[in-house]
Amino acid sequence: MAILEILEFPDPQLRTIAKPVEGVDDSVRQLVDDMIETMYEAEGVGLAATQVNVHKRVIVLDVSEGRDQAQVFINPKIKVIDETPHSYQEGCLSVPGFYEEVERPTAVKVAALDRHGEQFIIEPDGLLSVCIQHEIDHLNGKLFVDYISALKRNRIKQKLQKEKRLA
Ligand code: QAP
Ligand code: CO
Repeated sequence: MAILEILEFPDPQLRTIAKPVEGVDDSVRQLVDDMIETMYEAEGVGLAATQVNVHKRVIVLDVSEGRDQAQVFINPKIKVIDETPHSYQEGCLSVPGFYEEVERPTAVKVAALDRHGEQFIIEPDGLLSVCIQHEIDHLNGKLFVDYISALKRNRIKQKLQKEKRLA
């Protein structure tokens, strides 16, 4: 297991479109385990491979209270089943310290592969639905700050770049 480095906005690598996983082998399971460890260490609820600069379609998340129910999604496919906009105050491990309201469809259906390469299908709502949509956006090079005003986005960019210079 290993803690991986998390890229921060506006790192251009966060705009990379991730490629489908061809086969769920031990190297993919290693990546999954490292991502889960990295997510827990950073106290996140979700992490996409894009954020650790690995451009494969892999997501891990854990929205449980006990932080002991990690879920793995490989090559996730998403379909909106309830378009009604639902607003949630989102954050992101790649945008540390900033939270903004984002509207997304209320409910989605997701088909993905698990760590054994077996397909499963879920219909999440609530926080899990928000989280999966947020993480799939990462695989497509998209960030939650893309949904807010350019003014707010640029302020966040300036502050994170300033922090980086002082680090
Ligand atoms: C995405 O985000 C998400 O700023 C996952 O200082 C967020 O895990 C989905 C975090 C909200 C749904 C709702 C952010 C940790 C974690 C920070 C995260 C920070 C420390 C963000
Ligand atoms: Co994120």
